[in-house]
Amino acid sequence: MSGDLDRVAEPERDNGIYIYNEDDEADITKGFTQPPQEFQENIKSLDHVTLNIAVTGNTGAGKSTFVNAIRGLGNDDEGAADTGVTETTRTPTAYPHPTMPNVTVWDLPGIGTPKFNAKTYLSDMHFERFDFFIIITSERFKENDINLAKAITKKKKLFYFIRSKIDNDINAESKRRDFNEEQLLSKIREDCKENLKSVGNPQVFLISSFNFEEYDFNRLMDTLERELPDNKKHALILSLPVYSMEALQRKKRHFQRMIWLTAFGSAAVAVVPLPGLTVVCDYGVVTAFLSNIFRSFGLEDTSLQILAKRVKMNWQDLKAEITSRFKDGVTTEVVMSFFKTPSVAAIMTLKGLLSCVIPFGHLPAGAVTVGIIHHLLNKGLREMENDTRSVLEKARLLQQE
Ligand SMILES: Nc1nc2c(ncn2[C@@H]2O[C@H](COP(=O)(O)OP(=O)(O)O)[C@@H](O)[C@H]2O)c(=O)[nH]1
Ligand SMILES: [Mg+2]
Repeated sequence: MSGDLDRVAEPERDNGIYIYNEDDEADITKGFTQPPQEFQENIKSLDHVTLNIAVTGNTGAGKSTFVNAIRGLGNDDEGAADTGVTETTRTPTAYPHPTMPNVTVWDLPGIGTPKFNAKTYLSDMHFERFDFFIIITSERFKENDINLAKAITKKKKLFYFIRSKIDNDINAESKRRDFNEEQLLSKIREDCKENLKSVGNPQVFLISSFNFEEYDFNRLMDTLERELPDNKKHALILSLPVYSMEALQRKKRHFQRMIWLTAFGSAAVAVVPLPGLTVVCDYGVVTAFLSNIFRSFGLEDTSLQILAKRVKMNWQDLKAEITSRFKDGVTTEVVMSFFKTPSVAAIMTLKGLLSCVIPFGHLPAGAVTVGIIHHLLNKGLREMENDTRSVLEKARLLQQE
């Protein structure tokens, strides 16, 4: 049997090789000095982290549309928040993510009334439950937006200003003969900055909820990745919609960073595998990791149906693009057959690779298993990345690439 790991000996990453770098060395060294149970607990707890995002601003600013878009939904999809309507509720409405139930986006009542009081508004909204606030406007930021930002700072919570409906500004100005998109965007940015001087020097993100691939949505996500605690960042990145290559790559990078952690966590029962036998590891941990990738990449039926509606295609045609072993989902059976032991030659190669990074040339028990699990998880990630790329291509979302 020619095993998966034979490919480890080949020199190119695209051919399935994982090249070790300095970060890996640090992870590997940590992995062998920390009890595997700790890794397991860390990974398992990550999947139970809740993320609550509050979206607030004036009526008509585009709150509900943003609440939908960040969950990957269009305004007329099932489960979408009502848009273009006068707000009647005075309490926040919770909108769960369509495939990640631990993530909730909250549509808050408008803050445009003259008797608005930021402090009482925050306590009425039970601000403690939110991980961060998005304050949206489609025009200039008003006094109420500014007062709210100040009150949020006092409560030691994070907030981000969004200037919405940028596509409208572009459309309106694009008829002019001297139109220059970059100049228009910097002018809007400068206006917002001037407008928000009294809040310090906050960042403002220019966004169209109808097109997250353009303007500042990715910059907002980069900022959140830097500023949120690790566990919240994990929940956010997993839940983001995948409608572009950039979104897919962000998720891929995140999963790649988690692979050593998962490999050490799942090798808590590590035994050096014998040729012909399945790798001995905690299949619960491994299956959960691969399922997270599947779900987060939007390969589940529910996500494909939402995407199909968005691009006006038949969802089964999109599903047909998923050709990897995971096409029917990530089940324990699929994972176990995927983990059938690779050849001896491959194990020797891995052993060689690992002994380069482990001091004293002494491989602890289980090292090879960890290496194999790492390799296979990486391979699973790449397979699902290819599936997702094919789906996006079919949906004609990658034309500009
Ligand atoms: N062009 C454009 N229209 C938007 C955008 N966001 C919201 N809208 C429109 O603005 C109107 C008000 O949006 P809605 O989300 O209901 O605002 P809310 O009252 O703050 O919840 C609706 O007609 C939306 O379709 C956007 O990014 N671009
Ligand atoms: Mg609304």
